[in-house]
Amino acid sequence: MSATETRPTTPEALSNTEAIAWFNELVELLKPSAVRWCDGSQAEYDELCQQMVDSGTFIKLNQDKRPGCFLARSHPSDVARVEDRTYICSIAKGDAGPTNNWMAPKEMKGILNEKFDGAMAGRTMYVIPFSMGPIGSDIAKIGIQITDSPYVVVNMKIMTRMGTPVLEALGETGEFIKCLHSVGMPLHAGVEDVAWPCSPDPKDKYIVHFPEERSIMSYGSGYGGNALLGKKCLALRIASVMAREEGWLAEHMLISGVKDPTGKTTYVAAAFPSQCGKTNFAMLVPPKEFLDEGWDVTCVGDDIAWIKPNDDGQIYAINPEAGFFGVAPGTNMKTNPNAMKAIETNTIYTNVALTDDGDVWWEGMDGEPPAHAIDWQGNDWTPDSDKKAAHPNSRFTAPLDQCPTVDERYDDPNGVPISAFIFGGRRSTTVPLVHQSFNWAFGVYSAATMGSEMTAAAFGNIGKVRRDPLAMLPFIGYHMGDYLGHWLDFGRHIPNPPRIFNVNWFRKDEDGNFIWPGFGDNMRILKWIVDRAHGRTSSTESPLGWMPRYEDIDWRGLDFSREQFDTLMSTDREQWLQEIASHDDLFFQLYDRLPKELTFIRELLVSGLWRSPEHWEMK
Ligand code: O2Y
Ligand code: MN
Repeated sequence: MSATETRPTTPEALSNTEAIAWFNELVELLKPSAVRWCDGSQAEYDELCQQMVDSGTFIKLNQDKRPGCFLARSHPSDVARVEDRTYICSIAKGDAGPTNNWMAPKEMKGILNEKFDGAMAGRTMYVIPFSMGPIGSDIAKIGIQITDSPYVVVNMKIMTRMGTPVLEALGETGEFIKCLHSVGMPLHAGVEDVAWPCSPDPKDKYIVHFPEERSIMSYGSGYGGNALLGKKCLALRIASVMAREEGWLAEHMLISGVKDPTGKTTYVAAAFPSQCGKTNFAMLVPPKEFLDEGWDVTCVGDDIAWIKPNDDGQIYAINPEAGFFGVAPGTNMKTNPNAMKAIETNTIYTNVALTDDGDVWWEGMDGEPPAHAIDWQGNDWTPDSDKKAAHPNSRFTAPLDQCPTVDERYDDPNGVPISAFIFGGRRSTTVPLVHQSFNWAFGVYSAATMGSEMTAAAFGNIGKVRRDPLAMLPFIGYHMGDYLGHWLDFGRHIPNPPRIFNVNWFRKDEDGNFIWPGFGDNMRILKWIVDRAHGRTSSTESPLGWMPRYEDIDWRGLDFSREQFDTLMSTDREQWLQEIASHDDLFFQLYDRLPKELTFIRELLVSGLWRSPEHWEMK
């Protein structure tokens, strides 16, 4: 479509003057061969899925076993978020801080405008109006994504509220976040299309955020967080900047409802770094004894929470997403039966293995591995193969409301009231199973210093703790020191802020075995947390905060001794002094903008350790 041709038509529902101008500008720049405004309908979704089956991007799975499900295989260079190619292009370098890549906006625009010039040649330019959060909610935000990937369109249909109603809500003057995406493989004359177009050179991928402009430009990748721009780019990096300016929180948190036998639901939000079982916790199935008594856990969201104070003095959270983009390997009927049920139908699988009967398989699925499958790269696979059948970061995209435990208020525009925040990392020593921080500021300190022991050689230093403040390290769109300051400030302005808890499911014994059973048994800790949040149960004071005694936990149905519990809960002064000293690595990095309150809390923690026994145990 050249600039001299007639302008492509825009939908009747579009009246937003800025969106119209932006769209026209991009048609000229991108030079697509066709333009399609997405209406978000099921018919459109079905048509695009069929188109991708015809082009080889999608494989239709066995419809008796997986109705409405498809499999996509990405290019081997395009399998995960690319943090080293992710930029926060704030006007001042200092505003991006030391934990983000930065380039001056003008310089980056110079590079990207060249990349995007003609980037959609031979392709269709899709325009996706979408809402993060229920359309019309005070907490929701609107985005418009322009992309040349039909795979992105159908995934966005699952992950967001998308289509014509969003344009209607936007109106003539409404604000929206500009999200421009191209797979970076224009079909110039003579170039043949492929099943998974992308820019295979890792240095030719750009995931770029312009926080002051509220815009995102992503080039060269068609995968996950790099390409579904509503998720990490908008709902965390850009939203975190908006949240700070507007006095709310955009967090990398699941939201769960804990229903007690009286029928009352208490909502909690929880942040865990990767590989800590976040999705499993979001869909937790309580032990039978709890279920029988009327306890239950419901899912509002598994990854992102937008949290705002309300006039009633409480804070309310929405899940800005409408679907799950979960890791497949390790998901099974034991680890996460609700996820397994949620992904039985209407699911897009990416980079999992294909079985001979047209079903999907991944490492860690229930039952025996298939005798033969096609691996994520399209090659024959048998259990003797030395390669994985599914890529370790293979994914399912599934609608949130297919989760059997979806909370009845998941779509409530007002959100749900949050009574507790939970933070957790993966630590084999030092950090107890659970503790409640003394107050908001202590809680922010513990969240700021949370981290996980490194497992993959990719990070080097296996066993060393990688600090991941609030599990937001790759997702804060501004200076991390300012972000921690915003958290401290947020708590100061709420009359009765949620209580803050810290958990560690991963402590090991001397033989290297996990002490805590985890999974559904995490309900026992969740119950204590909810009771504490309502001031209903007792605890004891430790050097770190408030802790449950053995008798404060509901042990029905689990054989877990007082000694085991004491081992899990003990704190050792020497270990903790080292732990606190190691927080300096993070604090020195943020030094010029680190809130001084955090260094005072640190002093208080050290003096608390010296006032307590050398090896602190439950009494
Ligand atoms: O690798 C990707 O592109 C997906 S990353 C992701 C997806 C869903 C939820 N969380 C994450 C994450 O990296 O935190
Ligand atoms: Mn995540």
